[in-house]
Amino acid sequence: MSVLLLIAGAVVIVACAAALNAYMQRRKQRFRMAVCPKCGAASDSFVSTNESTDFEGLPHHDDICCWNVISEYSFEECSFTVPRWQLEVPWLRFAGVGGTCSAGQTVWNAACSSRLRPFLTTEQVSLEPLPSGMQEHLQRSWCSIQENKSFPTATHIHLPEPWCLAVRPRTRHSLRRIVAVSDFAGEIPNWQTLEDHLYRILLDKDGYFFFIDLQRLTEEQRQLEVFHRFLVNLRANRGLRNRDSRLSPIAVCISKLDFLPECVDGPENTARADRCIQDIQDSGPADEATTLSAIRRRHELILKYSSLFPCVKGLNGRLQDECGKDGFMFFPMASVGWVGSDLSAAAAIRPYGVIDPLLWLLHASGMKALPP
Ligand SMILES: Nc1nc2c(ncn2[C@@H]2O[C@H](COP(=O)(O)OP(=O)(O)O)[C@@H](O)[C@H]2O)c(=O)[nH]1
Ligand SMILES: [Mg+2]
Ligand SMILES: [Zn+2]
Repeated sequence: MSVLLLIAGAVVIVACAAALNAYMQRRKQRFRMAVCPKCGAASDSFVSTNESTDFEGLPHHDDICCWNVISEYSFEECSFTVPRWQLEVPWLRFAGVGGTCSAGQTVWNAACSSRLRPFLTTEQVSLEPLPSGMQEHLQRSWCSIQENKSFPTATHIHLPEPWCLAVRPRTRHSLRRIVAVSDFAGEIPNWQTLEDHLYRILLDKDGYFFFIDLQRLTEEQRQLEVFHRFLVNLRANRGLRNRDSRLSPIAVCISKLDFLPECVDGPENTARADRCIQDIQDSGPADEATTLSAIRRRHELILKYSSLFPCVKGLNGRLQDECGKDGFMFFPMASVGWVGSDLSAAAAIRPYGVIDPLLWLLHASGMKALPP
């Protein structure tokens, strides 16, 4: 009898220990950075860089660095470095997918990150860019757009360093997050195949900005193919065979809206393009004041004027199937404001709608970032 009791006790203890262990694992998963925001390696590939002290004998920041090898060359390490405390914060990783190789991604990244500086507070959240090399690089690009009226040069085809921001909900009980936004060169989804490691890393993010290129109306079919191929690969990469399971949220950005009247043919379409821009400007609050209903209104306007835009009709049906009705949205933006074809003639550069896709992607990822 006592032996039986002993065995039963042992079984209960082992079961409790296993349950506790599983709970702790789940908690750990949920509450900390699971993978490197740059290369996707498991977060245990991070090691401390904190053995040295600076010249005044003070310890360096307690930084950690990812030593994952990111190409076929063993010396090419990821090297993404962050302060150690950021390991304990849950991360969201977003990236852009360009329909062409010059769809306006880098200009948007520069406009959006600059607009958030030094921090930006909305009704629901506060957003604060974290200092990094990429943040400084985007800052310089933005200064050169504003002051020299010159656009950035083409993005290198390599694994991009993300720029990061801390997002704090304004309600006390919600969870803080860090968001990493990666500016991948448009060539990666346009030219590369599944064997390519950069393309595979791009497929591993938590949410996407699709960038439709307005200036390539004649290349609509090619742009659609890039997006369709990406969606097929995304589904395969996640192992989602069943059509009922939804893909991660997708913000479809039309980033050069100021250019629209010059991209369409004939006086009738030009007048329609002017009306479309006017309707979008009249559609309600945007950027730090934006709301879910204003975002929905602009999405509906893009559908109403879909004949002016490449890819909109094709993507609308496809994304409803892939992401569900609320899992994607069209975002008209003017990354450099309403300047049209001549940036040098612009008196002032005021971005329009550049924060909206970021806030919406946060919202669609489960953070209450938008008021109704
Ligand atoms: N008018 C206008 N042109 C833009 C805008 N954004 C980008 N462009 C043009 O598109 C080109 C490519 O932009 P970029 O952001 O580098 O594209 P990426 O290759 O997708 O990163 C720029 O050099 C500009 O000529 C915009 O908001 N308005
Ligand atoms: Mg670029
Ligand atoms: Zn890494």
